[in-house]
Amino acid sequence: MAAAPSAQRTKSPPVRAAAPVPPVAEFSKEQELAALRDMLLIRRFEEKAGQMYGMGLIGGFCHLYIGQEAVVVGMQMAAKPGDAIITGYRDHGHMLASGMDPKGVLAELTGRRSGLSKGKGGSMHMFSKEKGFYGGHGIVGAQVPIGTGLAFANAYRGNDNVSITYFGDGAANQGQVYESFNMAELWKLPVVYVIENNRYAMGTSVSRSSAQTDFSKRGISLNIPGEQVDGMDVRAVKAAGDRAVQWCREGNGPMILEMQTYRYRGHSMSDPVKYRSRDEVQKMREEHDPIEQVRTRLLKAGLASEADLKQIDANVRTIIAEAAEFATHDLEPDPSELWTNILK
Ligand SMILES: Cc1ncc(C[n+]2csc(CCOP(=O)(O)OP(=O)(O)O)c2C)c(N)n1
Ligand SMILES: [Mg+2]
Repeated sequence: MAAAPSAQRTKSPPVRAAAPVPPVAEFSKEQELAALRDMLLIRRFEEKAGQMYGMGLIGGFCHLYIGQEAVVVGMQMAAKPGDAIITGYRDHGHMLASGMDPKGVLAELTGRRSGLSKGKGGSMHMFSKEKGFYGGHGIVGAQVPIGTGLAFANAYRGNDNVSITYFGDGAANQGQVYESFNMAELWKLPVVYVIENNRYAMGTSVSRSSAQTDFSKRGISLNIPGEQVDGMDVRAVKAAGDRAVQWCREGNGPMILEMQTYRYRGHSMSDPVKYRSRDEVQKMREEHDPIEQVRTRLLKAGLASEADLKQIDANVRTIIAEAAEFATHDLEPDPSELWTNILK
């Protein structure tokens, strides 16, 4: 095996764990509109997927990302083409944010032949080398060593691409995460570990499962800097993402971003949601919704009218309606495909 890539730490970490959160930079009108449109695309896609699941058009597992949209959209605004993205099973938002076609994603959910995995992978198993999206993984935490490996590949090739490796608060308690952290820091690998702390792992709250609930501190023993971020504010995510990818691109090694976010829906499609109150969910929706925040800012600043915002939503709804139409009428894979594209 070739020697491990290495880089000298060139400066002190941009933000130490538990340091005061830096002020959030304002977005330009164009950035606000782009973020709004991208978050709406994810929200409307997920609402449609939820509906289609209820109609029996989608089988198997399906985990919706509603509420968490600002995380992946803000991070994507900080990324550049060539960067790698990898996540777990709550992955539709990551695919859409990376530019994958909503038609192909939805047709995969309905198990059709034009789906991104030819209708054989489903919700948790889609990939796009072209868009730098490496899945889509159903084993909790398994994407973390793989994402670290993607960073190793980039360091080995000597390019300045970064691996953005997403995982949940529950996954953050997995042993393999810390083995990955160790190697990433040892070899100064360009990986941003984005911990999407949505407060629950299935029905278990962070406070019931985690000895250290400040996830930005999870790398302290290995000298990996971390930052806690308001994951409901797309501007805060983008600003933290900018700092983290710069840190990585300069050869300083990995960085952890804890995104404080929230999922509005159940863990997957069959979740009676008995572990939290309706009030808790309602309060998050009313006071912190990532999409409403952008809408309100645009209106208040006079950068867009109600009519403009309705038009953006209508455009997004058209894209999703067309995707749903396609995903409902595309053919299922031919039976002769049963033994193709699989590990035998
Ligand atoms: C190794 C492994 N253990 C358990 C499971 C079952 N499981 C699926 S999702 C999940 C919770 C993970 O929660 P978190 O990491 O917080 O992600 P979130 O669902 O909140 O996005 C569990 C325990 C699994 N898929 N893989
Ligand atoms: Mg979670």
